[in-house]
Amino acid sequence: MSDLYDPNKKDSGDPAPAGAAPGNTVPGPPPGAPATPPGRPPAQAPAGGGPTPQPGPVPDAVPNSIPEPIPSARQEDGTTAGRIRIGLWGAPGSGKTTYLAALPIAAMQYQRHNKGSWNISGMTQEANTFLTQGMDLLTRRRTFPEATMGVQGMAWSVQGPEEKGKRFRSRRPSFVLEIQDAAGEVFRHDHPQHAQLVGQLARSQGLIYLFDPIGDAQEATESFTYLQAMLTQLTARVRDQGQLVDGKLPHHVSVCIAKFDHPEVFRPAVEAGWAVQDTVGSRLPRVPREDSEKFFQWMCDDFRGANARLVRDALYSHFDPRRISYYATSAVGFRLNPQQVFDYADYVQPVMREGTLHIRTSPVPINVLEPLIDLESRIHRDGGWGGWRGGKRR
Ligand SMILES: Nc1nc2c(ncn2[C@@H]2O[C@H](COP(=O)(O)OP(=O)(O)OP(=O)(O)O)[C@@H](O)[C@H]2O)c(=O)[nH]1
Ligand SMILES: [Mg+2]
Repeated sequence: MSDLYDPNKKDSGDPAPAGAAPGNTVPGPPPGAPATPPGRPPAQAPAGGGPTPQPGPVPDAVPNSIPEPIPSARQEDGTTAGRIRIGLWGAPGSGKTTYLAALPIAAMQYQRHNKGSWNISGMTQEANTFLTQGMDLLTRRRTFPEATMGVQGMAWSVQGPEEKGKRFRSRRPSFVLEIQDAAGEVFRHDHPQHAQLVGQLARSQGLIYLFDPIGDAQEATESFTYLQAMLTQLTARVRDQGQLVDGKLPHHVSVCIAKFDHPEVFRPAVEAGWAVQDTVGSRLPRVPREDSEKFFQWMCDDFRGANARLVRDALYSHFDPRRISYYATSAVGFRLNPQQVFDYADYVQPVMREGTLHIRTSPVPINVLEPLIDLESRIHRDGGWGGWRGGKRR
């Protein structure tokens, strides 16, 4: 992926071609490409390249023709791609880095079940490296990332297929996603980078919250401890900026019930009747979209118990419940049989081998892209990139 040309990439480190005007970064031909496109006269040699015969002026072939934009330029309301800030939130080990690493895989696989495709590429070399390494880790080395240290901010360019709107005219989502991968520890109130992270989340328009039902069972990674500390500070910060809406945080939130593939989550979910199974393709199990909020409530009320109930209450009391949506998510998906079909007799994806957790079959992420693209579409519906904030905090 990193090899793809990214028209927005600023810091590729490549020197500008001789004679290029500042800010004009039109790339030269890729290595190995013919110096001149077929059917075109050779380009004028750069200054200092020796004498060149100067042909006389050639009249315009089509005088007064309408100027044609470059094919990849997608413009909306006269602007270039909008920026959207999404905060990624979750306790240590809840699966944040794995989720981010699975995003480009989910984007590539989107066309398997939907019309059109999504594409994600880095806006900087660092962001591209993250994407490439994440893809390599999950698909080739088939293992999980190391625990994150500190906070890494990234900007990705995200492009989607054309959407036909009912009330709104059709559009093709194209935006710059600013997202951060923070170590879960930074969400603790006494961490030195905590205040910086609170600031980033306060500036975000949307939040992806990974609720980890497995980690939540262990005291050290209890979701509530991390969520509550962060919510208190975030609410105080947003209140001081005068931007609470009816006393609540104004963000759109995607709550992901993470590690849905894990037998300790999946088996009880199946036994309680939450999962349905596709009848075609890989016959993947999933929680229907319309049941996902009830599934989360069940997870908190009946399955995980008192502390998880506090997570649910904290989310409801700090955000507008109409702005929260829910997803049963798995970054690595289920183990599939050699025919690429789900098998309830043998579906566990991660296995321990020589002290390392390995992913058995190439990941088919579940509900990884959806929480992000739904957030973007809700934020867009709210009025675009200024939206509810009236451009104040941009
Ligand atoms: N079964 C299953 N396990 C997962 C999945 N995603 C993550 N894990 C497990 O969770 C562990 C932690 O995942 P990370 O992505 O590193 O979690 P993190 O939230 O980035 O952790 P910190 O950086 O320490 O905060 C992994 O090593 C896996 O064991 C998933 O989709 N399914
Ligand atoms: Mg991490």
